[in-house]
Amino acid sequence: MNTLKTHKVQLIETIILLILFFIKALVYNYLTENSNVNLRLSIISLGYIIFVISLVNFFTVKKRSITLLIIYSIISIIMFTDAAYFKYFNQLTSVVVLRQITQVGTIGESITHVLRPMNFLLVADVMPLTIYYLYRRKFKPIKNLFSLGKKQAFGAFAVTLLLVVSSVFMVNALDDDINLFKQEFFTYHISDIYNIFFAKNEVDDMDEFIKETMEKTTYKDKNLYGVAKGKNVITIQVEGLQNFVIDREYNGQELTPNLNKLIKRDSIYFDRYYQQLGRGNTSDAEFVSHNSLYPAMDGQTYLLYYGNTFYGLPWILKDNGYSTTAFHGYKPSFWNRDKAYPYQGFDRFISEEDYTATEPLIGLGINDSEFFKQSVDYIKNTEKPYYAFLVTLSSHHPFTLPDQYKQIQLMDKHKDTLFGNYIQSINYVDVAIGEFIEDLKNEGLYEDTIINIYGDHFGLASIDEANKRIMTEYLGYDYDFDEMMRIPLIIHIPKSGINQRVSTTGAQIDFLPTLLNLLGIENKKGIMLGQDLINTTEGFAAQQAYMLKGSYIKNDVVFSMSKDGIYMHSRAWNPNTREPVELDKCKEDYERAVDDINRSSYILKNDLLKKYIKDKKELANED
Ligand code: GP9
Ligand code: MN
Repeated sequence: MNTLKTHKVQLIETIILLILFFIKALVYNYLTENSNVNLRLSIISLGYIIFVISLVNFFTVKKRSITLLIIYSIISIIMFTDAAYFKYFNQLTSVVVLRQITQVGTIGESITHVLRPMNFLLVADVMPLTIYYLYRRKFKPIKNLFSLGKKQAFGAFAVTLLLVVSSVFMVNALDDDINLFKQEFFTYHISDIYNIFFAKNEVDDMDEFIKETMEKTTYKDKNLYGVAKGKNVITIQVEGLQNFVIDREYNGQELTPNLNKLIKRDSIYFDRYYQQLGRGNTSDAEFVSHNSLYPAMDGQTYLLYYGNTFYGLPWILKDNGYSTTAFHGYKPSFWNRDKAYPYQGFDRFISEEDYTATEPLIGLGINDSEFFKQSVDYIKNTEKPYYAFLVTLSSHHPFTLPDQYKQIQLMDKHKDTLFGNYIQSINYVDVAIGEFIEDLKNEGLYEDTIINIYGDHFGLASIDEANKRIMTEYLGYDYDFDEMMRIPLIIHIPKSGINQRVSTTGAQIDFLPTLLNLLGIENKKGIMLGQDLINTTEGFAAQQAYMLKGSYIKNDVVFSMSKDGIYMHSRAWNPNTREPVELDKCKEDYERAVDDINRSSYILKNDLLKKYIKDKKELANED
C-alpha cells in the first residue's frame, strides 16, 4: 500500500492528536492541583493547541508533520517539568529557572523524589507518536493537516487566534474561580515570558522608605546592645536543619543533644524563626541572612546580582577591622559562590579544593565532622578579630549516611523513609557540631567568640505525601508550611550568662540586625529590611518561595497566598491553635508582604546600595 486517502487520514490523525492532548491537559491540571477547574482549563488549553496546529500550516507541506511533532514534544516536556517542579516548589516553572539549569543538580535530585507514575503520562505519547511519524513518512504524499493553501492557512490562523485570545480574556473576567494567568499552561507561560521582558518593577516613595528603614536600625540603649562587642564571629549555616528536631526525642533518644546543651547555657534561642528563600536555595539563605534583603525570584541572586554593591555582615565586619572567611566543602563555582563571595565582602573562600576529602564522603562531599576539623585549622591561623562563615553539607537531601554514623534506633515503619534518614543525618551533624565546639575550646578559640547557628531551609518537604503523613503523626499536628519552613536560630555567647528564648516571629532577614545589636555595631550605610528580634515583640516573616508571594507568618497568623492568585482562595490559620483565621483580617499584612518584597527586588534590580552608599559618602564629606 503506497497511497492513502490523505484527507480522511489526516482528519483522523488530527482528532487523535487533539484527544491525546486533551487527556494530557486533564492530567497536567490534576497534577498541578487545579482539579476544581480542570475541565475549563483543559478546554482553553485545547483551544491553544488548535491554534498551534493552525500555525503549522504556514510550513511547507513536507515539514508540517515533523514541525508539529517537535512542538508537541516540547510542550509535553515542559508540562512534565512543570508538574515535577510544582510538586516540590508549589509553583510552575519559569524561564528564569532555565538560567540556573547548571545549578539544578542538587535540587534535581530532590525533585525526582516527588515524581509519581502519573507524571509520566505527560510524556507517554511522545514515543508512539514519533514511531508513527517515522512509519507514516513512507507514504506519499504527506500532506498533513488538511493541506491548506496560504490564504486558507492565514484565515485559520486568524480565526483560532481570535477565538483563543477572546476566550482567555472572557473566562478571566467572568469566571471568579479561575485565573488563567496563573493556572492555564499556555497562558501562564506566555505571561511569564512577557513579564520577564516587559513587567515594570516600580515602587513609590523609595527614598522615604529607605529613610524610615535606616531610622529603625539604630540600636543604642537597646536590650543586650553590645554584649558581644569585639568578639570573633562564627556562623554555622546547617544544611536542612529544621526546628522540630530541637529539644525533641525519638523513642526516648535525644535527636540533637549538643545543640540542646548549647541552648541551655549562654545562648539566645529563637524558636519562631523561618527560612526566607527565593530561587537560590542554600545560597539564598546565606544572602538573606548576611544582607537583610530578600533574595530574588527572577533568578538566583548570587548569579544575577552578584556584582551589585552590598553592605551586609562581612562588609560591616571588615569595616570594623575583622578578617572575613567563608568555608564550604563543595565546588567553589556552585551557586556562583566563587564570584559572589568577594562582592559579599569575603576576603577568602575555603572550598572543596582546599579540604582533604577523607573517607567516608557523605552526600555531596567531605563529611561534616572532617569539614569542621579542617576548618578549625584554618580558623586558628586567621587574623583576629575574624568572621568565619561555615556552610555544612552532610545533611543534604536525600540524607544518605554511612551505617557507622547511624545512632538513632529507628522503628521499622521509619526505616528507609526520608524522615528516618533525615533524623539520622541531623543527629550526625549535631555530633559534628559538638566536636567542633570542643575543638574550639581545645584551641583556645571558644571564649572570645560568638557562635551563630541556623538552618538554611527545610529538609522534609511537606508537599511530599509520605513526609506529611509521618511528620503529622510524629508531631501530633498537621505538618504544614509553617512547621516545614521553621528553622532554629541559636546565638551562643560563651560566658555571657545570657539565657533567653525568643518566641517573636522572625526570619533570616532579621539575622543581621539582631546580630549587629549584640555586637554593638551600628549599620550606618546599608539598607536592612529585617529587624532586631531581641528588641521587638511584633514579628513578621514575608514569604515568596514554597509559600507564594504575599504569604506571611506572624505571631498568631500564618497566611498562605493561593497559588491561583485569587486572594479569597488563600488559607490562613493560627499557628498556636491551628484553627482557621478569617481572610479579611489578613489583607493589610498581605499587602505589606508584597510591598516589602517588591521594594527589595527594586533595590537589587537598580543596584540601589551603590547609589545610596555613594550618597552617604558625599554626605559625610560635606560634614
Ligand atoms: C551545595 C550546597 C547544597 O553547595 O549548598 O545546596 P542546595 O541544594 O541545598 O541548595
Ligand atoms: Mn541547602
